[in-house]
Amino acid sequence: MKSKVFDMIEKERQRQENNIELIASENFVSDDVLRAVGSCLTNKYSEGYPTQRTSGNRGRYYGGCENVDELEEYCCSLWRQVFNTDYHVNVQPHSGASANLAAYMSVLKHGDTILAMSLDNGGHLTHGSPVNFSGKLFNMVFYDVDASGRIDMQDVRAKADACRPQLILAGASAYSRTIDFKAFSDIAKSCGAYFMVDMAHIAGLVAAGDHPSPFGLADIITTTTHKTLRGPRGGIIFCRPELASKIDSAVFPGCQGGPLEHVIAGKAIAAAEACSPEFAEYIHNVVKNCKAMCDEFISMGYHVVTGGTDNHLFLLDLTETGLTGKDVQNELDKHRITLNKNCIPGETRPPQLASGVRIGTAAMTTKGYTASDFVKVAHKIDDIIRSMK
Ligand code: DSN
Repeated sequence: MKSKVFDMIEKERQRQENNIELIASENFVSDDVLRAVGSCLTNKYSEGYPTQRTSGNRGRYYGGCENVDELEEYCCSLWRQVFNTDYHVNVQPHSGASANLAAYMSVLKHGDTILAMSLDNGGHLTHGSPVNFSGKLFNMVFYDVDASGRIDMQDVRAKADACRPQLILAGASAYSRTIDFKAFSDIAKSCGAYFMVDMAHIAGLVAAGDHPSPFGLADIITTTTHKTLRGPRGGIIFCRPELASKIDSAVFPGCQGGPLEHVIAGKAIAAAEACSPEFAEYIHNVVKNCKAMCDEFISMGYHVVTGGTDNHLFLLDLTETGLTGKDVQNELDKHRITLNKNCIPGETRPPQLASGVRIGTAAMTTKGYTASDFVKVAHKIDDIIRSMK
């Protein structure tokens, strides 16, 4: 039975080795991250926080935590270094969704109003989708994008004035343009709302200086560690020091039990890697490659949402081809090109079909692809789409 599991893992290893990976939220971690995540730390229970932590916590609920205490503190200090910040850090969230849940629970009550970006426009499930806890627990109001698909800051201002939200959220899962955190922060201040940023997709770009930083502007910042940050699957929350105890108690005992110390070790390794000049160089290449590939699609006549990209991803609007995102995703799978169907602004199809596909360059840049490799892949995708019509 065990060999069957290892056979499955091997098949997935081969798939990852042989396919062209364009899912914008995926990446390939280093051997050191894999080693840390596969370590004996998986055996350890450590509910609570390191005893020396200053956010008013009562320490750990288990003995034998001296090593994981040291590890968790070190991990937090490394992430502060990555983003050059003195914000408080909590590295325990199991995922981006858990981080967002804890962030909301730290400062909001059931029924409070959140102003955010909808799933169709590029937001995330946890940004208020009616099928998610966020849409069920809170009164969600969504700001719009303009005709080109860019966030409409005038609409953000108008909606904030009208609904007086307790929290304004900036951040997205499928948005290819720079987000104006300063403008969001000004609007949040003017209506007395908390300002939260979910930087999961662009965190690597923020670390490398290729996207403006939300630190100093946002009250709470959440991220995953496995996308452009190229770490293990997991979440992190940063907050202004005065919110530290609210965030810590919302994560544990509010939303989670024992932290995953083996994943925290992987997060620490990823942070150490993200501090290096090589990481910044890598991210500059991700952005350069993304622009090259996106421009090639535009020159072949494709409609790209917002007309281009400033970051690691872009969205192809397939409406004019008559094909659905699902059709294209499935056909590309047969040719070992992996991406995901995605809703586009003004979507008319259900998300299971969708009218677009999302393309990202973080994973294949890790594998060494250059701009000209991505241009070749754009033509390969075009050939496949043409053969489907
Ligand atoms: N589902 C992730 C993505 O693909 O963007 C976000 O959590």
